Amino acid sequence: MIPETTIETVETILVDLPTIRPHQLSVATMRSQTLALVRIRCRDGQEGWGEATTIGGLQYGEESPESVKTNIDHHLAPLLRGENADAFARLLRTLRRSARGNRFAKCALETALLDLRARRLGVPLSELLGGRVRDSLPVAWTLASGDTGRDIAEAEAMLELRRHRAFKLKIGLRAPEDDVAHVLAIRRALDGRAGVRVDVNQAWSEMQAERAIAQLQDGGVELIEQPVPREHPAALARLARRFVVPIMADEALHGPVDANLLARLDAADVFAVKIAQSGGLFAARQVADIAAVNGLGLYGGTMLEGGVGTMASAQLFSTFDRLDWGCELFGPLLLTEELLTEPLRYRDFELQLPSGPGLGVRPDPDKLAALRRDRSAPRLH
Ligand code: MUC
Ligand code: MG
Repeated sequence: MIPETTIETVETILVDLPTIRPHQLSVATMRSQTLALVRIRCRDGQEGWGEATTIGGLQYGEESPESVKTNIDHHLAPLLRGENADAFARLLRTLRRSARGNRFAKCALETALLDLRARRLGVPLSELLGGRVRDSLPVAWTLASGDTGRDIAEAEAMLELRRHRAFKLKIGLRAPEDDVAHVLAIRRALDGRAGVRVDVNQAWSEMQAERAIAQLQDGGVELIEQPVPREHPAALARLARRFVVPIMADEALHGPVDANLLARLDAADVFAVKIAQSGGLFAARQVADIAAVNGLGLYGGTMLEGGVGTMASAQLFSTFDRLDWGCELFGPLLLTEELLTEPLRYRDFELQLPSGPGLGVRPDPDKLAALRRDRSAPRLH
């Protein structure tokens, strides 16, 4: 007899959503975000959801929403269909062994398998990842309008709403001296009321970084994220040694092997842990463990996911023994459309985790039907 927990369908659905304002990074200006949502459904109708997002198509990493969909549809879904979803660890091993790379696609599938398994067990997904030590996460906001005055006004509004009191500034597009002036103006405007950090997204050479970080450090900036290209871990290490202000690795961390290398090189003071960039939730856990055993700080990163990917990340970050720098799981707040049946809860500067089983969130079938890229597709049942 075929078990009711047999996987019948694996679907990947692309959804394009406008952002609330242009989001300017050194590598891309985003005016919309594309979610690659994955739904795994079993014979008995039970389903699990996952999500992958990239930034600026192929401008940030090697995968795109379209590559995630194509590679799941053609190569990864056939490895899962007909298999028993309860054996999720074996299925994850099959995915790892049968396909190279494709960290984002694998993360979306892993999330859906874990959501499914946790739902069947009636526990939050965090229970499968070691268990929660916190029910809410301090959450930073990214100021990236490209305009100093507008960024200050945005930060003031967030403080007033009690939604964020740590601000990450995206820099690296303009000349370093212009960026430094922009950052320090915002830092001064928020003095004593909020923390200011910068993310350079690999834009600087080591020499540019040396000069600019010295000024940012003197100006009271609290954290410097990925100032130099991911290919130059030795340069990152020299900067980490030279400055007191903590240096955080982001793009340099494509999973546990990179984490191990960076730790051995003393290349960073803090790791930004991202579930998809790490290759999945368990791989991201390993990245966090490597940080912890080496006494490095931890930060919960984002790829500007929608509600499903944001909650998958939050479920993992809730299990970290320490989360020294909080997280930046604000992705859904950057989008104009709410896709979940119930929006995520942001309160008192923190993202609240739901207590329900699995991810604790679900896309709304009607909203999904209206917003999916292939609108002619049959409505999900
Ligand atoms: C990154 O590089 O950290 C996170 C926040 C944001 O605005 O962009 C991302 C990616
Ligand atoms: Mg970053």
